[in-house]
Amino acid sequence: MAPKAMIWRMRQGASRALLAVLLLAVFCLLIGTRAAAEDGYALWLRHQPLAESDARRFTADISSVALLGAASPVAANARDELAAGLSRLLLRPIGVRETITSRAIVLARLDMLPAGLRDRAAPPGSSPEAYRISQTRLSGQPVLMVAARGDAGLLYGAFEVLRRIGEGSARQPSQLIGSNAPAVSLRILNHWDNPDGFVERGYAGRSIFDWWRLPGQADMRLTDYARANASIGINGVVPNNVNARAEFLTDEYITKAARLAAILRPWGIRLYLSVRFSSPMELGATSTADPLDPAVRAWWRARADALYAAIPDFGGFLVKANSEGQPGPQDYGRSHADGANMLAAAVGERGTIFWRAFVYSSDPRVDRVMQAYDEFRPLDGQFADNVIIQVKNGPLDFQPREPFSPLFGAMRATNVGVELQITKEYLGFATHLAYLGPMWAELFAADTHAGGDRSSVADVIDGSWRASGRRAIAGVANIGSDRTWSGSHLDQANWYAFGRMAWDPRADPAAVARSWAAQTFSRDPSFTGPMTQLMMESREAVVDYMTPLGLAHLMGTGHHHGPAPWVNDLSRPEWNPVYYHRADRQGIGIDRTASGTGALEQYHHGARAAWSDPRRIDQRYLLWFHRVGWDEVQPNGHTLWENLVRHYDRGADWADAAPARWAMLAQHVDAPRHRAIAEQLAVQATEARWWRDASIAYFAQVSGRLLPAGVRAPEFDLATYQARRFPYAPGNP
Ligand code: BDP
Repeated sequence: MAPKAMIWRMRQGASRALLAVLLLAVFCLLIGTRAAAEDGYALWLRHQPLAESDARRFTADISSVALLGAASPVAANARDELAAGLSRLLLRPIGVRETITSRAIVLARLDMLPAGLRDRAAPPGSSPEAYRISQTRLSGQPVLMVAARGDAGLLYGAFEVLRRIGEGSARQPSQLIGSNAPAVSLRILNHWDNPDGFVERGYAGRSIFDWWRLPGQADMRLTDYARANASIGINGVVPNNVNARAEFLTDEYITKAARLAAILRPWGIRLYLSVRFSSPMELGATSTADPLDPAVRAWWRARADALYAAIPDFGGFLVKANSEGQPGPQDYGRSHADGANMLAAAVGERGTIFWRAFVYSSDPRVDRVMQAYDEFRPLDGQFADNVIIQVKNGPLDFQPREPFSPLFGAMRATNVGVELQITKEYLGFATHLAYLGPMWAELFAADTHAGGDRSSVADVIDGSWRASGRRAIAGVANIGSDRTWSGSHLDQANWYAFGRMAWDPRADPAAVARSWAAQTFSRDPSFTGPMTQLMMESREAVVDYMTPLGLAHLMGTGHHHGPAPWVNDLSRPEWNPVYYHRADRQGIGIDRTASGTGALEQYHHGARAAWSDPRRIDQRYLLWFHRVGWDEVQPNGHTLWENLVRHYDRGADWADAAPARWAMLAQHVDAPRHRAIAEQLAVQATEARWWRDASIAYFAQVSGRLLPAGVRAPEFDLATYQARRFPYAPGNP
């Protein structure tokens, strides 16, 4: 070809390509994809377009979205999300049609389907949230159908379609076929947000709930929040702190709450409230808060009625009572059951009472980790049917690692739900990468040995162990006004994993991590592989550099930032880190066997058998249950002291190496987010080293042991670490 003609052709080709790019850009703008939006706000709902060849495999079978029957607000959201999400993923407009055309995706409630089709289309079980995706014919047309008993099922089905395409696990329509049902019916976020906007243990800015402006003004962000929750199956929200204020039960706040509930409702989410047990007294209605007092009971009943008048689908109350200074029934010589049942009667069948089991007294003679069991186990069978005892995962307090709480599998005639902490109060705030999926999987898989062939914590929570009753998983939210929602890009993964694992406690945390990473950053396997691995290792690394071998609660006083294993001067014994390690010249750890505090006796026989012998116990729980001499040789041939130092080193080394591993992934991530995460990981490396150095310096001094040969000495002397102060650490009430 003559050079001129070639140049002309190239120009023509180039301008055609330019035109195509421009058209695509205009299209993307029209459907709302903005390259600039890579600041984390879009979460895992970016719907990053597929490669054209991959998109074509779907567009051959998917041309529009249709909803069968009336468009309730929830069903309309399902339809619109699906259409908008598919349009982005598949790079072409997928419109909403009123009628069923060939190659439509149809959202159909079972009662809208012809009788002959209903059985085949039905998801298993009876949940209105379950759905089945199938290929079938409707009105004579071949369609892909999402069918469910309730509108919520359509919403979750729609989000599954988007997720499966978005994460790359469904590469053609037939791979979407299957059914799904939640294992746990109540999947609830607990926000520890105060009415003035402060978030207790929040590391993501201020509260997203602006009670001052409600009900008149509500930020659009609340809709984005509700939508994100719906996309991962969360169906309940408690917007206010468990350390609750009485004002939430005034008419003024009920009106505010009603506006919030109205924003959440179209996304299948019910609103609950944390309540303060002494509210009737504090609001001047009664002279006591005694749960057996008729005036008190009548007051709660009337407040519940007012709530249901304003919020017909109100979920119920969450209560922290007789815990850390909060008022409760014991103030009147009544039991937790008396208190919970009074509230249960007030809401009746309309709602659920979540009564927290996080209680401990200041009696130094009783091991703190035993107190919840001691108080609640004797009350088994006394709670009303609509009460759920909400138990933290471990018997202490959201530590990097704890054994499961002995209350799981101990309450045979009471509903028991689990409370997880998504916000990482004890795992490095929003600064450290600590993906919590593996921690929760470890909890759910743990065998309570409560009898029967299915007695893992997951079985206890989802009703496989004891069939009757209400089921719940609650998570203390890590959400705030920060642009990333969670205080860091990486902490979004924990919100995501909470939703996915509350829906299915048996979900594989690695698959959940991969799914999140693919949707949040890139579905390229050369990214998701190494990223998933980094995430999966992260929590164990945090355990290693903070609290290895079963240690716990060695964090700085009050704010819980950084190491402070030396603190021993706080007024209550169990507030001091020394209470939790008991290190001296001879050894470290707490004997919790029958010859010690007896905490191990609270577990069923199988667990006791596994944990009672310090030579045979899983090393990860060693110092939780046993006191071990520094020089005792462990099964791996090293002394306890050597092993402890090795763990600290391992954790700090992991954090040191993480930034380079992240740097390798730069090509897959937009520059602003890549840089933000690089900075975060660099801070984590510094803080991990601080944890390691300060802890080793302290334990070396207490034990009088020298550092094992070849081990690097701490950077500073112990006094330097002890002198550090953090008066402005976030989240500390
Ligand atoms: C502790 C937190 C405290 C909470 C408490 C709770 O430090 O802020 O109020 O848990 O769960 O871990 O009630």
